[in-house]
Amino acid sequence: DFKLTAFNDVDEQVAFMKSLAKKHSDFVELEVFGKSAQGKPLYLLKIGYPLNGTKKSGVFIDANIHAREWITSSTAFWIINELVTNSTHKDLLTKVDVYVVPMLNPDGYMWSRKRDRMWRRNRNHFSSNSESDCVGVDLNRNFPFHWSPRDIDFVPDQCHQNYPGPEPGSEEETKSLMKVLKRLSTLRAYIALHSRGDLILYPWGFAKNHLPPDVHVLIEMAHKIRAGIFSSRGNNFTVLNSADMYLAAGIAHDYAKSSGIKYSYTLELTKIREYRPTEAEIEPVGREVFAGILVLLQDIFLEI
Ligand code: 0X9
Ligand code: ZN
Repeated sequence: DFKLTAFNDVDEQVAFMKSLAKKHSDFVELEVFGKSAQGKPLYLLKIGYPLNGTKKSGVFIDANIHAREWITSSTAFWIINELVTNSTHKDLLTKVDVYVVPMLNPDGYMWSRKRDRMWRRNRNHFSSNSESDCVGVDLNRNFPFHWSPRDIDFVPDQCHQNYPGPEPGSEEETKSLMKVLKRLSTLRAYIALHSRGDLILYPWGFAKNHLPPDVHVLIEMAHKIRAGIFSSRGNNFTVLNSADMYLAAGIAHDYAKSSGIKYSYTLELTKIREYRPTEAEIEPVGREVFAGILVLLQDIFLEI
């Protein structure tokens, strides 16, 4: 059974989302928006009062694009649960729709749960005539915006952890996300949840000393989110240009920003245990990240 304070299997997560959408059908909607390499459905949960209101802004959050980063889907579920069960957020949701994809890489996640804890990529086996036996693509290198420029981090080796795929946007998970981001025309913010580092990263990630024209607004908002996170238990996230963490091309928040979503960030959750926080971390991390997200939602609420 699904437990908010445990790491759950994909089928338990899906059952939880279905029960929420059924129980709160007036303001929670569940949609299959795509599929994984192995054909598993990808789910998008929409939370908003009313569900089909007009003149609303949207905030999009996704998690677990990297298989081993279990704390990110648990955090996405923490956010979902807080928004759905705490009625004090109802006012916010009359102007801001929150879209959450808690599990973007279900194949890789289950591989990490059952077989290889440190698995990162998806589970695309490619065609049988492919030269290599290596499985999977780093989905956070596969997006078609400055995809793998050779001078940055082009990794043609199909066995490398950061293999960007055979071509830009080649993967089902990537394509599905691109399609849904294009379709949702009201999005003002995009948050990719990753671990680890306690970082709030802003674009661009593909080149050093290359910043979006409105970077000051992005940095200002990032500091508000940082303060929100800090208010929970005094944990200090660092606001950083993603390229100053390290260069990476074809990443999701660069794609989101390039497609016109103003506040596009990557949050790197937790500092501890090399991608393997224990279940005891789920609640404190969930609480502090929600506090940060709430500041973002309130700010966007006021902008409308
Ligand atoms: O490398 C990534 O995809 C992200 N870090 S992780 O440890 N979760 O894998 C960071 C992506 C942010 N962008 C850049 N650093 N350029
Ligand atoms: Zn990651």
